[in-house]
Amino acid sequence: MNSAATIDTLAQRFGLDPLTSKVLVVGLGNTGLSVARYLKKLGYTFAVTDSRDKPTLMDAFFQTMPDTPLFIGGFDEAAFKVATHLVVSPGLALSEKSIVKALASGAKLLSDIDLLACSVTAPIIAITGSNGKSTVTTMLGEMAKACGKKVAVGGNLGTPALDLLASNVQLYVLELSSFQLERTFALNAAAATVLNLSADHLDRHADMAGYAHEKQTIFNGDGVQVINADDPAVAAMARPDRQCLRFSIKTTADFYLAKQGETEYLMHAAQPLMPLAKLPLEGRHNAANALAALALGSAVGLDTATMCQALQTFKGLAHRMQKVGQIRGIHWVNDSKATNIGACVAALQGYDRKVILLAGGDAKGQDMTELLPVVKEKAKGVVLMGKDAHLIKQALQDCVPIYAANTMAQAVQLAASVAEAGDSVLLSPACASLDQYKSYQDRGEQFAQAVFALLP
Ligand code: UMA
Ligand code: ADP
Repeated sequence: MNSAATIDTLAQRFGLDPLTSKVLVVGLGNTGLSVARYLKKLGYTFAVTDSRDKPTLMDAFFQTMPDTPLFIGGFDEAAFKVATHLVVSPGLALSEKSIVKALASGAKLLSDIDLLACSVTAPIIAITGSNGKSTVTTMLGEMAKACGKKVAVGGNLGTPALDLLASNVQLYVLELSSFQLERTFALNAAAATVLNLSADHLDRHADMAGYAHEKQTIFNGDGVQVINADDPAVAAMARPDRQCLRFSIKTTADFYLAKQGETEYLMHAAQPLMPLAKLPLEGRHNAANALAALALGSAVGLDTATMCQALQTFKGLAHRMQKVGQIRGIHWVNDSKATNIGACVAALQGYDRKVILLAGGDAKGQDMTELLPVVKEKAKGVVLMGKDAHLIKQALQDCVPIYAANTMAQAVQLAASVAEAGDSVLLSPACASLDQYKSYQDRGEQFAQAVFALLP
């Protein structure tokens, strides 16, 4: 879409006018910087604010737009007062006082995803869910590339949506978080999915119903709905007037698993597509991810056989069920990205009682008793660490031996002393990492280092 057409669309959709509107970009992280660059390019009047004294991207901001007003070190009331539109970064809660006040006074809320949606003619595929978003987004990006498409992949995954914008892009594949969705109104994805729904981010969303509500807005518009038939909360999101493709690892659906003879296949409408064993990823949940990606790709016309070829060479992402190594017959697996219970449960489900689970961190308000049945059934022992270790200990009611560790090195040593040849030690914390680590990546790397330190 050219600039004039985009400006026209934004005027119709959000009343955004290059001459009279005053946009306030709230938050100067990756999203805020990408929004600022975009608004500058299109000639809108805008300012940026960040409550920190020195946002990390301040230098990059000043280099590219030295004349744009920047308010830092607290939210500037005057800047909010004159704003006609707010573009709020996903890391900022909409309950922030200054934001609430500005919206109540008539300012309009929109997101970087809205700006992208109003700027493109190429189809957008949008992916959300509590778990598997990054895996499915990356998988689908690889599939589209294999099909010869010029594809742009990003969103919550890393590259902010507006930094993907380019005239030669034929397909946008976006991972979207509930925070991004709760401030997005103009997305009309050609195909969209909610992969699954389990408790997460309940420190930011009022309750599960609120979280589920934000997630289902990904289906707003008239595109194809890709629905997980195995998850009742997601299945209930199917809208009667819409084309819907269902995927399942439990029952027959549009994309599903079925046995023919001794071989289990990924299936589409009674057609075997490829043997499940050729998918090079651990865990049944990754079969669900592959089926979801196939459904999304087929919704926008990607060739099924080529998508399956891409699946067979997909290596998976770091810190998601990543094999670290085998030492004295013990398998060490890094699933540090399991920052919620749903991911930890999915990981454990792939094991028998030969797994020692390393868990704990910031529980983000989740009900840890949900871990009890699967730990009881699948784990041989649990090593707990981090801020909310006591909550998990309480929830697990000593159903298996529980050990306490203060550091990752200690946790790994404890696990090594309990594990026997043939066992697996799985770091799948069911919690966020920020109480003890810089990020989930940092946590996973420290785990791997501690494992390597066991080598003779
Ligand atoms: N800020 C304030 N005051 C505050 C809090 C934040 O001014 O009280 C400022 C921060 O200083 C920051 C800015 O707000 O500079 C924006 O914060 P942000 O966290 O939204 O930062 P971004 O760099 O724009 O990153 C966001 C996503 N972050 C979050 O949703 C928390 C990134 O997802 C995403 O990759 C990026 O946009 C591009 O789309 C990260 C994430 O952790 C990976 N997402 C969560 C998750 O996956 O669980 C949802
Ligand atoms: P997200 O981007 O939603 O956080 P990732 O692909 O990064 O998803 O995976 C996050 C965690 O969830 C990892 O621990 C991974 O093993 C697990 N996971 C991946 N796919 C699924 C799924 N379909 N169901 C449950 N857990 C999953």
